[in-house]
Amino acid sequence: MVQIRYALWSAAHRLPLLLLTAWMGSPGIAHAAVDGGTDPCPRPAPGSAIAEPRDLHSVDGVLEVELKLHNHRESNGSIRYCYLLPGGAEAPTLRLKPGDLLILHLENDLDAVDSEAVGAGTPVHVHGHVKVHAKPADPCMSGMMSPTATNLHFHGLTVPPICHQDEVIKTSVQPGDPAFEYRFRIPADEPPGLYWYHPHIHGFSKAQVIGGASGALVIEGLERANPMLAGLPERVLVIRDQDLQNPDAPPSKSEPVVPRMLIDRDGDSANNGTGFGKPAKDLSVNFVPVPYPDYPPASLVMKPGERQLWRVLNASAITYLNLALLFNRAPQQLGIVGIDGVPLNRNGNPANAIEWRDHIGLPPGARVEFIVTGPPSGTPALLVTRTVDTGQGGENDPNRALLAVTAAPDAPEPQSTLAASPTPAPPPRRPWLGSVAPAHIRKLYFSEKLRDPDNPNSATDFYITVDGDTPTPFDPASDIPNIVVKQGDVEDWIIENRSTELHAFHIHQIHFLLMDWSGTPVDEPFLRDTVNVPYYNGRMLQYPSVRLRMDFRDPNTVGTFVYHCHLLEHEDGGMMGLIRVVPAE
Ligand SMILES: [Cu+2]
Repeated sequence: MVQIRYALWSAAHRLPLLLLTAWMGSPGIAHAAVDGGTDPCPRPAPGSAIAEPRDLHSVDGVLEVELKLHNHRESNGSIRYCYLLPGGAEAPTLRLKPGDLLILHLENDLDAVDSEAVGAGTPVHVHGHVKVHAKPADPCMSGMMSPTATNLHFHGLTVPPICHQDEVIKTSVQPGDPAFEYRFRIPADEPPGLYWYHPHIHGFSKAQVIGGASGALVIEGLERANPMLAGLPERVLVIRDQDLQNPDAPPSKSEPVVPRMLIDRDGDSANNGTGFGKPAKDLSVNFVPVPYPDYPPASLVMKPGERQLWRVLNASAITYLNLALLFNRAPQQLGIVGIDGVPLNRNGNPANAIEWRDHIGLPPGARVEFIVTGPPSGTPALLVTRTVDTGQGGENDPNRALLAVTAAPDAPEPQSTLAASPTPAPPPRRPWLGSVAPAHIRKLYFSEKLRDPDNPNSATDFYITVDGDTPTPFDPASDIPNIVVKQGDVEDWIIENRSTELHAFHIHQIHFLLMDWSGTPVDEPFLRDTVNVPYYNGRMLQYPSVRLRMDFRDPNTVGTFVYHCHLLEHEDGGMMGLIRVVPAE
């Protein structure tokens, strides 16, 4: 058995186990929907049974999709965003095989609903002057970053950072523009697993994502990488965060402590260190909200003892998850087979491709795929997120319920099942990343600064800086890269955290290998595209860091793209940098 230290999964290990006795086995309570009949983005009531997102499969190597991004103001003032198919279905799961062609027509149907509420940023026009109601700009060159602009990022895919593929710095589609076409081929060697799509308009990413603009993308064939999965029913769970439905409510009386209410630098509920109290954001599971303070879980029925593959996406804008499945309050073993779209045997190791864990940490943007066994008949089961210690400067991510699982012999099967007799996947084309010597070593660091150092209530600036450079917020008008690398190279990046809150490092276009976690070597058999960087507590002799082996070998990485914190209010606030990968010759 390969011994692996999963840094992410142990990050919140010492925190208290969730005791959600109030909801154990009790039926979900249905509340009235927030909005009336004409809502084009209907959302289920709390306590509802979760529905699976619509599956769209490629046919003969092609998947063609029409998506419209719509927004809508709720009665509580927050703005809902939804990706709609022509028939009205929301946020479909795009399912493609390696080598398939994706053609996606994106239509921007956003309304200028009160821009102050929509995004914290200021509209930025990169190339040329802002001209309201001007002739439509070339969406490939527009660079317009405004509350009603949008685009798409295909998180985790190694497709080129060029317009109509996976480019987010200049690509900007305006309301009323003709449908914008994304068209690219999934690389033949893209690892099978869970990826996702969401908007990436600098300054406004958080508003759109927290409003619900996100969906899953599955690269099929996980059972070819891991034959132990053959024939398993599978389901996609998308966990999103959203503005609190009951922001003024006191914590539930069933909570063992009543923590002091604190506000962090972003204006969200601050981490109070107890694991309880008001969260920064509510969560939802496949759009079924699980609102503070009572957290009525969404519900799901499974056959007793049935094994399923669950593909879980943390599509939250700012919320960390630490998932556990409890039967009668006892944490169950979850068989992890993939992280961030990469199977656990990506290092070429044919065996030991399942790691059994009783909790799984998942930063915003990250994914995990694991085997679950349904509860026995009559045993109440609950998928929960346990608290995550985000540091004294971080948000409050308390213990809470997500999904009540009930066993029933007549439970319907999920809509998709993995192939029963898969042909084994070919081994990866390139040598395992861990065995390649880095051509360069670079150090970057996350930091935060009060705009007025004498006023703790002043706005905070967020930076990711190459060590030696002056911290500056990301400037979408600048074409000057912070880092230049050569295609074909592998590099080691040390990412330090000089702030007192947890950040989640993400880079577009590539995956990386976590080499060490705060100075401790780790040996992971898979790759990631998003990773926690532990916070500085003000007393440590060194800033905490992670060491990442960055893979620029794929020719698809040539071009200019971004790396950033995946807490989207930090990214929108400037915690992003520009990298250019130049051709090998
Ligand atoms: Cu951050």
